[in-house]
Amino acid sequence: MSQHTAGEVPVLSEEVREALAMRRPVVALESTIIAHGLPRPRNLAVGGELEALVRAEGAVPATIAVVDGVAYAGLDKAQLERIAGGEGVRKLGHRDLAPALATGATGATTVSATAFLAARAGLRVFATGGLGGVHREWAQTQDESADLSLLARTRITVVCAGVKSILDVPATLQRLETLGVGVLGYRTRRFPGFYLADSGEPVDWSVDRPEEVAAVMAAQDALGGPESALLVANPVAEAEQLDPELHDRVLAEALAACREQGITGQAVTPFLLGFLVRATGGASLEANLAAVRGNVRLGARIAGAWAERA
Ligand code: PSU
Ligand code: MN
Repeated sequence: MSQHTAGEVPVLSEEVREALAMRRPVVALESTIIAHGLPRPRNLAVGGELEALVRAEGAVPATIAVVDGVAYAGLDKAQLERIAGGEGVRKLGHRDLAPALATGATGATTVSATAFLAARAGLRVFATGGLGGVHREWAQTQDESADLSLLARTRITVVCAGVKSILDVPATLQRLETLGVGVLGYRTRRFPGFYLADSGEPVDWSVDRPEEVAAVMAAQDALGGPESALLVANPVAEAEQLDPELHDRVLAEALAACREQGITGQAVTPFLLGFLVRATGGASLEANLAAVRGNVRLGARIAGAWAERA
């Protein structure tokens, strides 16, 4: 048992603690994308690069993960290396946090666990790649990411490039509507498609500036009611997206391979993302990274606009 379970959750880095105390902008970053969403060794460099992007925009990065049974917001170099190293690093959704803390496990946090820990620490803005959602095989597997239900009851703003295109996007948007999670298109009226700028689905609300996002956040708080999240759907630039034809062809192969190999549960998303990287000769990785970089930059600007209002 870890002796830390009764302590501060998450433990804040000095930099994050100071920024929060001084009401300076902070952006939460997840770690599953580093540990399980990107190939090694590139993933470690990306982890550092995303933090540098946040700093370049004048905000403080708070990468969230669990190391030896302690949840952290703001990792030092050695902790980031542990998470990127892969060996023995578990994938932790929100429901996995209690067993991970109680048993001293080391794990990367998904959107659901990261959003939960970030909100608990008083962070309001979180940037990631693409959310989890309803899988295309839902009728057989009932596989719907815990990201959705957690965001229905967590007051946080999540900047994402939509939901991963490996999912059933219309079904996921329907679930977000049912769960009462707000969605804003950022400079678009189309819901982004993660590797693609446009998923083919519309969004009802669109904003053009970080200050407008902050105004919506303030209105959420003023209204009260269920403590739900706000999604800011920020498309990858068309010049950096994956070729849509290649995307559709390779995704069909990936879904077939997933079925044939009997991949289930938490392994599904990393399997599909990894398959796409190999089958596109790395092109999906570049599109994924372009999307994440854009989200992290925008997240920092929204955190800045939010801090201005405080
Ligand atoms: N976005 C990415 N890469 C990822 C993920 C998101 O660009 O690897 C991760 C997120 O952590 C998300 C998780 O919460 O995939 C969803 O996994 P699942 O479908 O098992 O809930
Ligand atoms: Mn799942």
